Amino acid sequence: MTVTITAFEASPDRGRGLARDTRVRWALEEVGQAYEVRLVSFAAMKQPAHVALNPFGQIPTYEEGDLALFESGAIVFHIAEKHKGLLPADANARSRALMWMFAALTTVEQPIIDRQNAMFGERGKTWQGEHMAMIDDRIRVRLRELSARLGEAEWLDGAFSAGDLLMVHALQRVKPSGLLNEFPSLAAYVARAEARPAYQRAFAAQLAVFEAANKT
Ligand code: GTB
Repeated sequence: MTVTITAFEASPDRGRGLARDTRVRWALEEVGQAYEVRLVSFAAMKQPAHVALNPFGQIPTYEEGDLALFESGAIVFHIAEKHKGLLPADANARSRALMWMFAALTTVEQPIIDRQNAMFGERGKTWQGEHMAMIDDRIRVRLRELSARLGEAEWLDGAFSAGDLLMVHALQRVKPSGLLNEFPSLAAYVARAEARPAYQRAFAAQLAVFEAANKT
């Protein structure tokens, strides 16, 4: 059955793979599921046709036959449930992988999103610097805790899982700030994940969209 996802027609990240379609592309690549992409503009995302797929008017969405999903975490979970490779077979290990998926999307990603919101949304405000310093400290706490748990391990809990995929994609967003490099084991964890062939294919596919739109 054809799988179709949506992605930005013109991603504000300029092809750096930070928009959330990349995590969905990556999951599809990890399990070897072919997919098609429908590119949408910011205006189209707010139109009824797209809002019927995602009530919040955002990307990514996922369509497969009668099934339509939004929320990148739910989409990655669906892919991981349907195919082998992203969730362990053992019931307890599977629950722990799910736990890491939630940890990535809530405990770790949230302060990282707060940082981006403060950086862009509070530009020119007198309190921006102070607020961002506070958020940076909150991010540091999380990164320190995550780094302590990861230790010298390759992945968060045994084999690479959907938990690692979402965690790495959340951590990539904090890379430009320099905060990730304060934690060398986490920077190495992200680099290890980025070296995976499936990630490379997903990254190249989203970059190709940006490059095609910016050809002179
Ligand atoms: N919780 C939802 C999910 O996980 O799917 C959040 C989806 C979401 O935030 N989508 C964003 C979107 O559609 C794109 S990914 N925004 C348009 C809108 O809300 O109108 C978030 C994103 C955007 C830009 C960058 N960047 O430039 O670096 C990174 C991530």
